[in-house]
Amino acid sequence: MAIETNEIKQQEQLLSFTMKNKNGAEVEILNRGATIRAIRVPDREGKIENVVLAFDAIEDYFDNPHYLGATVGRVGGRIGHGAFALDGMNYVLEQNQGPHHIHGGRKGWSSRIWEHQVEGNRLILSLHSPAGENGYPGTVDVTLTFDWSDENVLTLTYEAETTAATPLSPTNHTYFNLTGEAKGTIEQHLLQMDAPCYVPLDEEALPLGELVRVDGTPFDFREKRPLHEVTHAIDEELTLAGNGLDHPFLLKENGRIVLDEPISGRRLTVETSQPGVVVYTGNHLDGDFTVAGRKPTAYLGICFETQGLPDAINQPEFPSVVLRPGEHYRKETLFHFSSID
Ligand code: G6D
Repeated sequence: MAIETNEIKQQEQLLSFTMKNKNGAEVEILNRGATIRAIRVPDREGKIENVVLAFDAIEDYFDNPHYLGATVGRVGGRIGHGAFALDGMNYVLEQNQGPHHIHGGRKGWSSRIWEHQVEGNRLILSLHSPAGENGYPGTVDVTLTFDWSDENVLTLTYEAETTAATPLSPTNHTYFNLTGEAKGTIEQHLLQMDAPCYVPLDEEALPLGELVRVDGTPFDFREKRPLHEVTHAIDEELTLAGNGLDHPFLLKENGRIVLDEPISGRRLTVETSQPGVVVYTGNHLDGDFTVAGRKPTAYLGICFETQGLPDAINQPEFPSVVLRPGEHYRKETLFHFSSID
């Protein structure tokens, strides 16, 4: 396997990297925002199709308010009021979504051109985040390594160091749709998740700060369930989030997420060393762009944003997201594509 590098738009230094394995399945990454533009894997008949949402027009990656495929940071998710205290210092970040800070700010990591290094069939993207970038303390140097195996496993490995204590919880915001080329919505997909707790949200999608058992709630996916049960629910918490999931979950140790699409026979299994994941069913997808020739609609894709937990820097009950000088940050997330049968 080798990595093909293409210069898409010289002026904006936009490059794409395509990794193809021995079965012809491939992954395409952009250096802007360390963005996953395609994951092309077979269905049960062997037909290879893209199972992630991608803009038809490459220019749309220069203004990507739904973060299609993008890596977000320094902190994925919301930070309440864009404010936090750390080691006795108060910090104020950009409030780029209502009164809150989301996904690292308008000029966060999803909008940056990452440096690239190709090592055989491994793509290493790196970014220098200077102290004060979008209001964050300390200089962070981060690498995100993409490995694509002959078994159709895409591994994202995040590594970082900092010169001063800072919150750090990057994630990737790819929307998955296993029908292939966004032929349908994700409402007939089946989800199973080893997540005993979820985080209730307020009306601004900010965590309320408690970890609640999923037992007896619409958030219990420990047994496999179709997603239409949450996209057309009458539950108040789901309605508040825009008629679907937009919620953080705490994963069981070595927990797994399994997403099945019965018609194509495709399966996605997600494993991560992160403690949490935000599952977002694309409730707010809309806009003047096309994906595989179709206009965006709610539920056209589902995100598994593996991470600490949103607003963890302000929530003592949540696992810490603070990285300190001398510590080496390392988190992995694996996306394994296989067949249900
Ligand atoms: C909406 O609330 C959702 C977020 O979770 C998502 O990341 C964003 O759209 C793209 O703000």
